[in-house]
Amino acid sequence: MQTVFSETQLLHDPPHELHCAQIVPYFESPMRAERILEAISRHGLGPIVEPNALDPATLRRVHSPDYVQFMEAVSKYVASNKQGDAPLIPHTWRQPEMVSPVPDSVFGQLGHYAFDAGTPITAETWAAAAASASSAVTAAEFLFEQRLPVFALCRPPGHHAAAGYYGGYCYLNNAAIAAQHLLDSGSGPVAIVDVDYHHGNGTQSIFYRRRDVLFASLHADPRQAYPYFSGHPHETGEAEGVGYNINVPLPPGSDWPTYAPLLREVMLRIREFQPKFLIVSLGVDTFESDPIADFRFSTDDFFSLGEELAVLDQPTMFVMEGGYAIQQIGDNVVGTLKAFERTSAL
Ligand code: SP5
Ligand code: ZN
Repeated sequence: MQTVFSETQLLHDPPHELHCAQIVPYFESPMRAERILEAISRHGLGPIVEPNALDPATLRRVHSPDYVQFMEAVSKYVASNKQGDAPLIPHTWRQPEMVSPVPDSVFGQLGHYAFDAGTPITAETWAAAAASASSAVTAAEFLFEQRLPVFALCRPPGHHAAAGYYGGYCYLNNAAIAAQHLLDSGSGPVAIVDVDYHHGNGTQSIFYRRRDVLFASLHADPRQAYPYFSGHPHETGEAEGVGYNINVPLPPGSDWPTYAPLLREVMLRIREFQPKFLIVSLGVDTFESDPIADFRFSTDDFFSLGEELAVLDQPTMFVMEGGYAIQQIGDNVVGTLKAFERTSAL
């Protein structure tokens, strides 16, 4: 399987994050991508190619123009900040009754465009996020032309980012941008299945009122787990999109035997939708020793995951999302991809 990745994606490297009321080293570190690259060559997954240059219009098919402009401008602001190059983290948010326009203050803007305090913006965030999105777009182009499986090694990840807000280590929604690019190329309907531990609230939000993209997510129950305010089963879509959003929350501590039958059911729903392409938002933070999550997948369970994702027999691309157990992230990701490839070739 071919991988798309750019070294520019490594530039985003915030030193710290706010985690459970403490300042800790940033979990979503560039080392994640390095460990995945290392496993790709060790297991001989296939070639690693650079993304093509990104047309900014492709981003704006998913993200609002003011949001894209903000993200680029804030990275520049950090680069030229006389107070130093510390990453920016918002400290003030709106409640729904607060309806003032977007403030001029950069801190006000951070509160307007962010939904959490765990997603710092550095001087390099914009460059890295745009490169990550380019990897997804290039993978989508390869998928559309070759109809062969492909892996977008996206980092920073994307599934928590919506059209006009960021959070959860995500700035641009790589999977959504890839889906929209497939549609704009004339693909016909696209399905996204999100197997990250966390609910893909951004992807849900982007396609919530549409029926050309089916979004299905299996994740930790938002009553107990981040992102808390999205991911319940009754969130099934709106307007034209009713019935085209599927949420399957699982209890804390869920293991593969609990997960597998629910995933099988989701894959059947996706098959009924008859997508022309499948995008997998691949998070491996379902792993038993993930430092910020509590599911119990073993490394072998990721082979089973890859096999289950292969049942549709449709051209499929994988987009990297979460997974923070640095030691095993490479084996878990490449294990999923290799098992998928073996199974779909049958
Ligand atoms: C892409 C992705 O996986 N983003 C995840 C972002 C999660 N950030 C907030 C995590 C807060 C979790 N607190 C859990 C307490 C466990 N000790
Ligand atoms: Zn996650």
